[in-house]
Amino acid sequence: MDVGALNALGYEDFMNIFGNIVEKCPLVAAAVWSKRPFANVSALEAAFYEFIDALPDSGKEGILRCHPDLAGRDLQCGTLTPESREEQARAGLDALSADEASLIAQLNQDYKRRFEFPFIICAKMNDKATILRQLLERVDNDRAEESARGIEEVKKICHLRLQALKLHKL
Ligand code: 2AL
Repeated sequence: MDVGALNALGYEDFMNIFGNIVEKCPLVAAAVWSKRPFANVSALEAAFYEFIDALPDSGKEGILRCHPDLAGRDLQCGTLTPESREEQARAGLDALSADEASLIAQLNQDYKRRFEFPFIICAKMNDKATILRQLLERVDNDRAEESARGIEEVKKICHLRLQALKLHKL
């Protein structure tokens, strides 16, 4: 797809391709569509980040809450989105021992109790050891710090999802 084809995409086709760039938040892609034309794929990516950055804190936390837990119920029940399933598998979270799974479940629960949103990390840039370490460390941060960190991680996830679409030649 060249940049002309990207900019010519109708709303429905655009949503079929980009609707889950932000996990379970199709509203972001729906808003970004209004920002056509894009000079290149970097401008498209920037439009996603600009929309996210302009949200109030409650909106940013809403985006965090739309993400599934790592190694959580959705992974066990097979109800992850295809993108999230691939990311969690890449980090080895689909092959945890029973002890590892219950430790992550406990840490995720502690984190959510403290911050009222889930722990978010770009799984493809980590493995189970770094994820566990970050879960243990980040729970001691304050809420504003963790909200900002979670959004940074969401952007890394978006970046890799866009890259996976192989649009980078645009
Ligand atoms: C996720 C997810 O679904 N994909 C990813 O990289 N991280 N979720 C999470 N809670 O961090």
